[in-house]
Amino acid sequence: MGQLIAKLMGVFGNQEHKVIIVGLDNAGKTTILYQFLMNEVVHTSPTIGSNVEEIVLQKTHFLVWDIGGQEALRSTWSAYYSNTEFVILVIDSTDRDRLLTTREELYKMLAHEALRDASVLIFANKQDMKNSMTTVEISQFLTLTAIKDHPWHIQGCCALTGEGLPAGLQWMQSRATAN
Ligand SMILES: Nc1nc2c(ncn2[C@@H]2O[C@H](COP(=O)(O)OP(=O)(O)OP(=O)(O)O)[C@@H](O)[C@H]2O)c(=O)[nH]1
Ligand SMILES: [Mg+2]
Repeated sequence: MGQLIAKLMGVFGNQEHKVIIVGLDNAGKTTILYQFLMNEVVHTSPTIGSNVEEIVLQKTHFLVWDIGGQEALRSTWSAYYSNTEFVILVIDSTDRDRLLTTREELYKMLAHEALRDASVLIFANKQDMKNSMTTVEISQFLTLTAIKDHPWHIQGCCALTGEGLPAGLQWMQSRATAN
């Protein structure tokens, strides 16, 4: 019955795709969420808990959960995993010191049963900063090409201007309609 309803909703284009935005604190997750939603930069403070918003692109509805990334909050991420179709991993491309921590969090997530069918969009954020790592450097450090069991895509972006965000959203949209 649930499947039938899901199918019918799919036909009418109302199916909602669940997305979670994760990444270390200060990566720019909340800034990205509101840039997606309003095309402007909102003043953010560190997220305690989560924000949730609906984003619609060409009749595809995404329900997007932006989760706090501080160390003490990372253990709560898994509470959001069930039914997640897309994981957006946001990286502060200037944060070389913590890329290893991001890498650990990424592989922990990919091994999680509840995310078995999830696709992963990686935003290499803060590309406006002079000292930022390129998407190639980040891909290599995270050994993304070794990920065979999840569809993934890496996109450079700047949440302040919105550059790169539509391309990332477009990738999600094409995957959402492909399924
Ligand atoms: N230069 C630059 N600064 C950015 C960019 N994106 C976000 N920031 C800044 O980075 C800081 C942190 O942004 P948030 O969006 O609050 O970070 P967050 O990932 O939600 O952090 P938590 O909620 O603590 O997990 C803010 O001061 C943003 O203005 C970017 O593309 N370039
Ligand atoms: Mg936040």
